[in-house]
Amino acid sequence: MFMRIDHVGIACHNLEEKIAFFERTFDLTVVAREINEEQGVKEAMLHIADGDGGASYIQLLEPLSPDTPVGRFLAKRGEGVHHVAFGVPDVARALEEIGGKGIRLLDEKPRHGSMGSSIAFLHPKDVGGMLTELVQAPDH
Ligand code: CMX
Ligand code: CO
Repeated sequence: MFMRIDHVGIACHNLEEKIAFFERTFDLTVVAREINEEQGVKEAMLHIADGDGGASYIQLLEPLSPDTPVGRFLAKRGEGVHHVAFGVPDVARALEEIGGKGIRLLDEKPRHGSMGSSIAFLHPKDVGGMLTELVQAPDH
């Protein structure tokens, strides 16, 4: 079902500061910046590598307001790893399969993600405490 780790999402208070930190510390490059109103975030994707299953990234996330998933996470836990996203060939199909195993789906159908992708989330309480995202790249 999983082709790669697409990205690790990191919650932060100040996107520009965190981008600068990742650029100077790990020599990474920002390949996309977006505001996703539906997800309540201002975000940047930093490219890590290209593999057989597709590319992988670090996703830096700043909340658009405190009353959003990332805003609530920051208030409760502070900055750090917010979610792990796996690349799948077909998000709708993966949701059907995973939902059939009793895992709570936070999205019943795919939504718009970074760089034209389709995404959906699984409840962290049903995945060992890890907020899990499924990502279908736009060319799939
Ligand atoms: N990782 C692990 N556990 C988490 C979590 C996270 N990121 N966010 C919340 N939780 C836990 C909380 O600690 C809480 O547990 P306890 O009851 O034991 O304290 C429980 O889940 C419920 O959380 P909550 O405080 O009620 O928080 P929310 O109301 O924000 O709901 C969640 C949590 C996961 C349902 C919500 O954040 C969500 O729907 N997320 C999916 C969308 C999203 O995260 N979008 C931003 C990223 C966009 C992108 O990647 O493109
Ligand atoms: Co993400």
